[in-house]
Amino acid sequence: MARHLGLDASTQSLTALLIDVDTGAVCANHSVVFGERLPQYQSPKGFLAHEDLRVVHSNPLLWVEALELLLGDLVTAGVALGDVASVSGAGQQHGSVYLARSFDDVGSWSFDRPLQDQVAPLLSRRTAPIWMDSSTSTECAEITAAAGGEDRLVEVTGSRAIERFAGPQIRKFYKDAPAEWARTREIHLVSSFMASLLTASSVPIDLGDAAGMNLLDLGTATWSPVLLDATAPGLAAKLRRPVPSTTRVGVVAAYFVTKYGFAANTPVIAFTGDNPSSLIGMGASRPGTAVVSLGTSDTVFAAMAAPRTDPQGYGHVFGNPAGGFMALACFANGSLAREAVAQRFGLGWDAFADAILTHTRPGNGGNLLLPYFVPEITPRLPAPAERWFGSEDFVAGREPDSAARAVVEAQALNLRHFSRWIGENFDPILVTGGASRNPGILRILADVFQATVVPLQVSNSSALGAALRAAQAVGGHDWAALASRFSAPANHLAVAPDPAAREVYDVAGRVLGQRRDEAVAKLFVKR
Ligand code: XUL
Repeated sequence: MARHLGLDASTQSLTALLIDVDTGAVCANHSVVFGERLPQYQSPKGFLAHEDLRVVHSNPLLWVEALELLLGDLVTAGVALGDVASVSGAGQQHGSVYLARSFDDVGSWSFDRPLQDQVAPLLSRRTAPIWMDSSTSTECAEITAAAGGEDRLVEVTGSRAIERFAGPQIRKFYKDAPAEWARTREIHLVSSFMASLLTASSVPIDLGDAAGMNLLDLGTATWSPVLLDATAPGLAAKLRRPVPSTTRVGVVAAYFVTKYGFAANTPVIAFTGDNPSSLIGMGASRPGTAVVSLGTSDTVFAAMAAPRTDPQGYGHVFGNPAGGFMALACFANGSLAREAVAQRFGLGWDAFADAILTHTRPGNGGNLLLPYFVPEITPRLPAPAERWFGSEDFVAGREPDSAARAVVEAQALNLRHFSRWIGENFDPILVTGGASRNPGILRILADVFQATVVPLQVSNSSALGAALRAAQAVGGHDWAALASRFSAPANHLAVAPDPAAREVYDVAGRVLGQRRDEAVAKLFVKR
């Protein structure tokens, strides 16, 4: 059997992508969008509203129900899941799920009650803090102090203490809810939670995603005893030892075999984070290729020959599922900021591209937007800081075309500025994510980075990466051979840079940098 299934549990949707390694075909690519299909969870964008904008949680039961809907949709669409030779997956990074009982104590799912009703009593915490949460500055400071300072923490984990990372989130839970903490037996990331659901067993966290917790010692590839202690008492017993991303962690549970027609004993390969998975899906698992991913979050990442850290302290080192490490910088104001502008000005995505390509010019006539519609990660802004600078009409919101260009120019300039530590002059740059098909957005990225930007044929690189990892783990395929089959660039959509824009964006980058520094100085809460 040559078919392999990749799942991607992202912030706003759950996707399945089925590949056939013999024919090189993508046989199915289907998503369940949470806001559309599961409105009862009151999470139109995949997370729950909270009066404190720094607190961003999701209901794990939403992901459980979405898995059922997704598999049901595949069967309805005629996809023969019995032909699937192996499954792997990816999840939004950093989100943590807390269980009062181990999945291993459950062992199997029953047909008596809906699956979400079987998972609900397992949870020791009703909601899961996700990567958009920025409420743990105090815990970050405590962990940093207990770990022997920021430099030491960066040396061990590849990142300084980061609000959204699972370690500080775990510490906050332990401090705020001691009784629930005491009841907690097992902690998962979204990735290992989804794998555990699928296997009805407790699946360990993989090394790719584990590196986003402020708990993993990158040198020894296991939890750091110092950081476990610095985070919460008894934590070691609640985490299984992390495993390489290529590990076979179980088989598809009997429940899914019976209900959706998987073959008995279909192997499940460790799930990883969406960005590490995307690195594989983009065919970028070897150093030398940079990827810009335009999703709910925007990220820029690349494989690294040896771990190297960001001197500004914003970037991270995660595990590369193909072995070694990857560098990454993450921006919370990705599609949420683009959508905010599109909605406010009533622009569809075609109009958005038109505004950029035909109605405005690089540099936007000096009109500039600080695109912080939600609290930002890079740089750290604890509150939204949406600021408009330029002509009277632009500032007053009477320039829709200029607004479209402004949000994308600022995002691209920020991506460039905060990714310099990863390595200069990547060319071409591969792009993925929903917005990577928008020619206006590609034009600005090419001009700002002064590099050719190329999307892939397949747009969900994270789910594709999961399918490729599933194939590699059971078939022993070569990563490069898989990439040449499935991660082909869509060269007809490539955009080359306009050299005349170089200087314009050097100036715009400096002006934006000043405005950004002012906002950071005003809003930054010292730890
Ligand atoms: C990466 C990050 C986000 C999430 C959501 O560090 O926080 O990209 O993985 O996709």
